[in-house]
Amino acid sequence: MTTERTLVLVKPDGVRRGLSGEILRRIEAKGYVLAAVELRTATPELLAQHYAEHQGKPFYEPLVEFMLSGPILAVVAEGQGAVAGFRSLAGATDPTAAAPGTIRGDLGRDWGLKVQQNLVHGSDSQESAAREIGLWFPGV
Ligand code: DAT
Ligand code: MG
Repeated sequence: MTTERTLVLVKPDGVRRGLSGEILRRIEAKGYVLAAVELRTATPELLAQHYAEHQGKPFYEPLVEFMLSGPILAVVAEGQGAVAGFRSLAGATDPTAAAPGTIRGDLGRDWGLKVQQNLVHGSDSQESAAREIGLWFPGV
């Protein structure tokens, strides 16, 4: 397995709930290196590119609105197999279904929240990672 970079976003719910440190702790505990970390406020233009694959889906508009609701911690994590590895740390998309031991399974709240409030984003392939890192960290 080769060294990879992946884009992680601590979504507005994670930042608002004070979980940025806990999520970074889990990334570092796994052995990944934090190559870039920046607190960002997204724009509709950035999110349209970031979530281009989801445009037109029923959850797209609420997802974008949620992602604009507060600051996001954007992270580039680096390590062996980091793309699939972080997806595994994050757990299933729906926190209700996410396994214990994962970020979404341990920290996601099952209080009737929407699926988009699932704390983190992680790139789903090396191609997505390269594209997304270019969007969030031009020049890194
Ligand atoms: P993931 O974030 O696990 O890669 P995804 O790329 O399929 O999931 O979807 C992007 C985000 O959109 C996801 O984190 C939460 C939201 N989402 C996905 N499917 C949804 C659904 N059926 N209803 C509401 N929100 C959804
Ligand atoms: Mg995805």
